[in-house]
Amino acid sequence: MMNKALTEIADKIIQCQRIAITSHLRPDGDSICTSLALYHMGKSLGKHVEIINKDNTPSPFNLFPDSGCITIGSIPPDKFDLVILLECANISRSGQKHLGNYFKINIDHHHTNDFYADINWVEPEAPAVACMAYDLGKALNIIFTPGISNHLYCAIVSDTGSFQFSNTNTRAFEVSYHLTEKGADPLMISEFMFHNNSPEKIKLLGRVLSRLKTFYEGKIAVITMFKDDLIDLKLRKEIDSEYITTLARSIKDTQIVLFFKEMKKNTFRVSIRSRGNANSAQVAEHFGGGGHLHAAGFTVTGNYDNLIKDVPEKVASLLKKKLNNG
Ligand SMILES: [Mn+2]
Repeated sequence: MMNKALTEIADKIIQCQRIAITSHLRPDGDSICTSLALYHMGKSLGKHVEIINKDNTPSPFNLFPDSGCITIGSIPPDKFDLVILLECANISRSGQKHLGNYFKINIDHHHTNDFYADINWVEPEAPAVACMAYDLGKALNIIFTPGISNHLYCAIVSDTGSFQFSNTNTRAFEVSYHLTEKGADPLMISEFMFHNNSPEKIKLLGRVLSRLKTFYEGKIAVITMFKDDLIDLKLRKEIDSEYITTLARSIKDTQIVLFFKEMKKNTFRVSIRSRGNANSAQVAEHFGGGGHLHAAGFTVTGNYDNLIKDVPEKVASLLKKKLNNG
């Protein structure tokens, strides 16, 4: 059975000719690949479609042959009939400033969403927004080309962490099953996603992990990246370093990773990743930051040698009970 919002969205897309697609600031694999899939779906219906994001496309998705279809910048105030926002809890999350007069469609799979658009379709149980786009494609009677199928499959792999995160459910496999039937190529996508690193990224990994310290019987792992690491390796400071965190978090018994990133002398942005009961948001809030249960961040200032001792000790005392209960 098709839900009401989905039917309304399909009808609206059919009626409109000029469609803009945008997603959130610092877009991720799910929002980028789903945007590209929707772009090709719209094109196959004869629509004028543009993807316009405020922030750059991150690696490796910027290596997609059609990542050039993505414009970085602002959606002008009067160029389109319809704007589709992917994974934006509210309009400001898109970074777009001129959406006031537009008919807006909000498609999201996160719990927190302000239902700000003319049509809101929010499904927290969807493993990726790509799975919702798949349903939309079916509602629009789209022919799922290998290109569209690969984009959607790539989005699912990205958002479920290769079918390892807690959002990996039956639907993730079900949609992936159908996408591979339509020509998505899992081997090609995994080569693309995971075997596309530059030597510099791997050298960075070595540097950062060589500074690993563990606290509280290994339940807390701390790693550090200095500005000079990026300068020496000629890497951009916006580099996505999640792959380093993932390795630190893979240490047996580690429940929380504190990743210190030097912003300027004596100022560090600390990103927190945790699992189980260890509450990242609680830690971040203590230090004046914020975030989610398993991903959060905050900024600290001070002498590095002191911070690297004091912050983990404070985290241990904050989470003592939770860390002991696994
Ligand atoms: Mn997503």
